Parts: sequence; C-alpha cells; structure tokens
Amino acid sequence: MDKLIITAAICGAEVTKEQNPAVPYTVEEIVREAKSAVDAGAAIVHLHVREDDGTPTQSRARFQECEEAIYKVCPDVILIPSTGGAVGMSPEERLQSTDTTPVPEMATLDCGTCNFGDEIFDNTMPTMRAFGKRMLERGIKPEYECFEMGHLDTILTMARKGEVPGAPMQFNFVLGVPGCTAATVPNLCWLVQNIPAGSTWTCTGIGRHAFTMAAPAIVMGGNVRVGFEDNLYLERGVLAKSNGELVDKVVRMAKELGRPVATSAEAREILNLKK
Ligand code: KMH
Ligand code: ZN
Repeated sequence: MDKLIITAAICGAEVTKEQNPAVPYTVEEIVREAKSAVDAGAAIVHLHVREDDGTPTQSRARFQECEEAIYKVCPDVILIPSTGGAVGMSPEERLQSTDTTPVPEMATLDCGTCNFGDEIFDNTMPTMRAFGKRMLERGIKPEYECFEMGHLDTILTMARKGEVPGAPMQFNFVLGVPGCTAATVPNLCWLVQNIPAGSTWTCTGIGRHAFTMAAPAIVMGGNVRVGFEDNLYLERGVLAKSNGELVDKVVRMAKELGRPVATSAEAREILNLKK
C-alpha cells in the first residue's frame, strides 16, 4: 500500500468567519492556514481564494498572489487550485485559476451537475469538455471531483473519448454534500471498485463525516482530504483552531492504523506528477 496522501482544503468558497473565525480570507490568512496544514503533514493544499471581505473569487491575479505567497513558505507543497469556484460562477470565470505561472501541476475538474445544498452546482458536458481541453493543452493533471455516483461514469466515458486527461486518473470522492451521494462506506466501496486499475483516489467526508470517512480511506489504501472547506470541527462541538489541527487528527489516525504519511515529494511520485 502506498503512503497516505493528506490534502488540506484550507478555505473553500462557502464557509465564513462567522462559522469559524479561523477561516482564511486575506492572502496572509491563506498562507497561515496552508503552512499550518503542511507543517502538520499535508502534502497537498486544495486552494480557493477570497477577496479580503471573504467574497469568493476566481480572479487569476488573486490566485497568482496567493500561490506565490504559499510557495515562499511551503516550497514543496502540491497546490490544487479549484476550477469549481463558487456556485453560480461562469465557466470562463472558474477557469482563470488555470492561468497562473507556473502552470498548476493539478487542478480540480468537477464531474457533473448536482444539487449543492439548496443550490445547483452547474457542470454541463460542454463545461467539462472545455475544462478537459484546457488541462490537456496545459499538461495539468485533473483531480476528478465526484459528488454523485453517476459522476464517475460520466468522467470515465469522457476520458475514453479523449475529452479529458486519462490514465493514471486521480479521483476525489466528496461524500455527504447535502443533496448528493451520502457519506457511507458502501458508497465509497462502490466508487473505488469502479475506477480503472492504476488510478489513485481520495475521500472527502463532509461535515460530521470528515473523520468517519477518513478511517475507511486510510485502511482501504486511499487518501484523505480534510479542511475548513469540508468541515469546521475537530470533534462534536469543538471548532478547529486551524487546518493544521484537522490534518494532525488524520496523521494521528493513520499512525494508530499503521499507515505512514507521504511527503509532497512522495505524493508527486504516487500521483505521477513530473516536477
Ligand atoms: N465550491 C463548490 C461549489 C472544486 O473546488 O472544484 C465546488 C468546489 C469544487 O469546491
Ligand atoms: Zn473546492
């Protein structure tokens, strides 16, 4: 079994300081949270950015500023900028995060339209084709975000047609978003059983499912994502003071379960990244 890759989704687009004062908005806060996660053992940071007032943005300039600032303190970290942005953003707006220099090693590619709480997260086939084309042209490895069981079939069909990058594919099964596939072990098993041999995968459990889904992912040979984007609590009723605290809990779980944690360099090998 490969070492465990931990991803920290440090910011997200939806969570606010009202919910947890440690949610980062400014560049300095985003750097602080990235560093806390990497220091605790995260090999990857999944990045959304905000305006200083917390408004989610996909501004190329803001991504550039944040990525440069993060690399200054975490030079080895793998950054996975979001192309999902926030619900309601246009595809063109969302794709700006792939325009930074250097070209991102990876970026998210969301695998279908779905409910997202009371809203609709819009990922039509033409949108996904455009995102796949961009990533093929620029050599960006997608992290395929599946929020629904059907998203897996959708993206595998697109990969077979050459519309999005193919093997080896990296999937992130995001389970427990209200309105989407539930965070259960049988659902995770079904998804894992249906990915092509040689693929890698991560599981993200939303809200109270963050750590109950981390545990099966650790023992099944998958990888784990945690962070404020997905969950604000260290345990029931206890807000996490930093993303580092959430990562540290996964590191402790992995240690108890006997699975070593990957550095960023080791994660690059496991994910077949070139850098
Ligand atoms: N903010 C969500 C609507 C991604 O980063 O690609 C979508 C999201 C997925 O966070
Ligand atoms: Zn995201």
